Formats: sequence, C-alpha cells, structure tokens
Amino acid sequence: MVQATQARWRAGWQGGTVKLTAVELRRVSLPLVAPFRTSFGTEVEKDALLVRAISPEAEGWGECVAMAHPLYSYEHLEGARDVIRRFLLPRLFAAGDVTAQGVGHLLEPIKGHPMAKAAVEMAVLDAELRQSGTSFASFFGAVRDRVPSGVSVGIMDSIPQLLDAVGAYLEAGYVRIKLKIEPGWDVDPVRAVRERFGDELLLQVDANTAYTLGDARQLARLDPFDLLLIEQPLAEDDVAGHAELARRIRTPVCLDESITSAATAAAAISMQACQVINIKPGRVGGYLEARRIAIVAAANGVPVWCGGMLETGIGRAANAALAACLEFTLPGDVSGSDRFYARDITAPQLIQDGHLPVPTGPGTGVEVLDEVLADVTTDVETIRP
Ligand code: OSB
Ligand code: MG
Repeated sequence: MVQATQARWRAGWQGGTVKLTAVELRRVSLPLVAPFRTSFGTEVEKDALLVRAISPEAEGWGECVAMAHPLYSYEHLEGARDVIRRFLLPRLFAAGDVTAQGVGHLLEPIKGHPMAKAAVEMAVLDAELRQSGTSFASFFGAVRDRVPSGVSVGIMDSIPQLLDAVGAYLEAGYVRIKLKIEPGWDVDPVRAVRERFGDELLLQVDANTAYTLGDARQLARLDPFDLLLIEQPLAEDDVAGHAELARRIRTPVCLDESITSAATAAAAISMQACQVINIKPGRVGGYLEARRIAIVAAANGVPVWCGGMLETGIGRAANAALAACLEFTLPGDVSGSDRFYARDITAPQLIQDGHLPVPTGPGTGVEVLDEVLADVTTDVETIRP
C-alpha cells in the first residue's frame, strides 16, 4: 500500500483536469489567543489570504502563508494578492484546463513569489483531489494516520512566564518544544527550560536569522543543552555562513528561510550548511515542491520536518498530510488549532495524545465554516477569465 502510493507519486498523478471558471481571493483576519513574539516582530492577529478555485465539478481552497509585513521573507500579503491577480491567474486562465502538477510549469516564467504560487497550486490541488475523491495524504503517499505534534513558543517577557507557557503545552501533550530565540534571549531561557523539564524533553530553538557568524561563540554556549537543532540562526542568503557555523557548534543546524526550492535544498546539503531541513510548503512554492525537497533530503540522509506559519485549519490539515510522509522523521510545527485560535475557520483540529490526526476526506479533508468565514473576512474579490 505504502509502496503503491509512493510509486503513484513518482509516476505522476492522473486525477483529471480542473476547469477554472473563477477564483476568489479572500482576506481574513483571525485574533490569536495570545501575542506571538519572534525575533522579527510580534503578531496579535493572523492575516491570511485564501484562494478559492471554482470549477463546475469542485471547489478547492488554498492558503497563502505570506504575512502582512515582509519581516519573515520578502513576500507580504497584499503583494502576493497583487501577483496572484495580475500575473498568476491570467496564466492559468489562458491554459484552459489545469492540473496541480501543471501549475508549477505554467507559473515558472514568473520569478520568485513562492508563497503566492503555493496558494494558487494548493487551491487547484484541493479542487482536483476533491473531484477525484482523493485525500492530500493519499496523494502524497503518506504512511501515518496521525503526526507527532510540536509547538513553537514565542519570546516572553520573563523566564517564569516562559516556564508557565512550556509547562502548559507539555500538560496539553505536545511532544516537542521549540523556543524562539534572539540575542539576549537564548542561553538563559534554554537552560531554564532544560532544568525545569529535564533532559528527556525534545527541545529545539529558532532564531529567524537574528544572529551573525560573529555570534558563533555565543551560539556554542547552547551546545551543553542537547538541543535537537538550531533553526536559521543566520541570514536567509548566508548559506556559506551556516556551513561555517555548523563546523563551530555542536547543535545541528537546521535551515528554514534559506530553503526556497528543491534546488536550494540540494545546494545547501552539498555545502554541508544544514544537518536538518524545515519544510514549509508555502515558502517553497507549494506542496509538490515540498514533497520533492523531502525526497532530495532523504536521499542524502538529511532528516526533515514540517514547519508552520500559523496556518488556519485549511493549511493545518494539508501540513498534517505532508508531515505524515515517510521522510518526515522529526515532529513538526503542526500544533492544534487551539494553539493559535479560539475559533478557526474549519472545525477545530485538536491534538490527542500529542498527535494531530491526518484528515482522510477528499482534498484537504476539512470544510470551511461559512459563518466563521463571513465573520473573519475583511475583503473578497472574484476573478474570472
Ligand atoms: O520560523 O518557523 C518559523 C511562525 C511564523 C513565521 C515563521 C515561523 C513561525 C513559527 C510558528 O515558528 C510555527 C507554527 O506553529 O505555525
Ligand atoms: Mg523557523
């Protein structure tokens, strides 16, 4: 069964074509249960762009993970919407019938903008799979029906506050803790969490590019704490710097921001710039490219895990399916809906025994709740050929 689905992935999927009659671009804004602080800023609400692919046979949903401000990467929501509206959709409409596998090729002439492209491809993939009654998990060749759930814990005002937050997540069942770090909030919080929760805790850190190679000695002070990995300590374009840093510290280096495609993943691996890769479908241009990165990494013995961008229930469901693939050997940032949202736009997806169930229904396997959607929508436009 596993081998059969993986063979199907390799052979190429024949799920039928999607006749796009219209695409809806919808901006939504959801309040977060608590502010989420990283080295690049503090979020108090999640702004997302939803892409709804409409065809006579089925509707599909995509979620754009670009943030309102270009602080994580250069993309931002309004820019993504503009790119989708003016440059991406005209190419899909001009092609007539489309398939998810074909979207990447149709959009390739447009440089960059992977988050915009990913959202469009995801909407088409969801429509295509719903039309043929296939789940994301089955399409990906997933091998698990639930995935271990890790949680990303923001920078706090004090260490006691951090210990309370981590304690509550462990109480809720999360199997792995990731601490956001920045200069001035690194060794002390890591030590405090280790001392309080013990050596068995799966613990890792994420710097979101907040350091330079000049900080190598400070980062080496994390060595004694047996972290699973340190995520993206240096700038996005500093792959060579990560290779050098990896020689100077014991904690395995994991790249997030730097990995934007299977090609950049292969290059980073060959430069020994990363011992682990965080795969975010949105950042790399979509779930199909994410799948290819996992295969490239596995072929090179590099473990991968599925990252998150505070997705709503739409992206969360699809991420769970991706994380259920064989190559994803480390717990991902696939937390329950209630980690970020009191009210999600789909039925809540909650962790049970530290794991998130992988949806089995067609497409993402989750349905958007119309009433919630109406409440959180700030803008909607429909684009036709
Ligand atoms: O670097 O992984 C990151 C959130 C927004 C932008 C970047 C990152 C994150 C997270 C949260 O760490 C991951 C999640 O649980 O969705
Ligand atoms: Mg990260």
